[in-house]
Amino acid sequence: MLTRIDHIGIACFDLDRTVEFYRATYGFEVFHSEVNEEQGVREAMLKINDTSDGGASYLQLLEPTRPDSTVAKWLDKNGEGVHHIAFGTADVDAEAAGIGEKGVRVLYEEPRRGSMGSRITFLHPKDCHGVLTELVTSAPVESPEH
Ligand code: CMX
Ligand code: CO
Repeated sequence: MLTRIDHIGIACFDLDRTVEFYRATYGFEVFHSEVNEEQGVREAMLKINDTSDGGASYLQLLEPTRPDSTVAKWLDKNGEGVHHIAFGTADVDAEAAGIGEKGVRVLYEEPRRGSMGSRITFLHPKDCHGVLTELVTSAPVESPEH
């Protein structure tokens, strides 16, 4: 089951300036930032709200780290803007398999590492009415020691 919007991915040329726009305009703060070399992005996650499944919804601001990355290619073609949406699920493997059986191309054989230790995969935008769609299972929340 897909239980929330996990995040909306927004491609930008300058991450620091874009973070500052979201802070100054809306008051959203950076919850987490990291570089994901495999995906070729430097990213900032801005938490918007918690969700009833125990997860949360974020904006994911993305700046490319190299010119041959998917986000760099997309920015060259489209300029800044919404790059993808991501749905949260407790079981990305099962969701990807089920959606793949419906004839939608799943881009990865096995889910890969996403933000904050999550596991992610993508669905081809041409099979999703023009929307690059990501599926995310968040990393398990570490319970405090008793
Ligand atoms: N949204 C909608 N359509 C898109 C798109 C996007 N983000 N990216 C590409 N497309 C469309 C293009 O417009 C193009 O359409 P036309 O043929 O009609 O012009 C078509 O898809 C092919 O595009 P392309 O520029 O040739 O790009 P590629 O096929 O090389 O790559 C894709 C497209 C989806 C396979 C690639 O972007 C991909 O693997 N994405 C998944 C990984 C990713 O996006 N990582 C960054 C985010 C990381 C994160 O969220 O953590
Ligand atoms: Co994403």
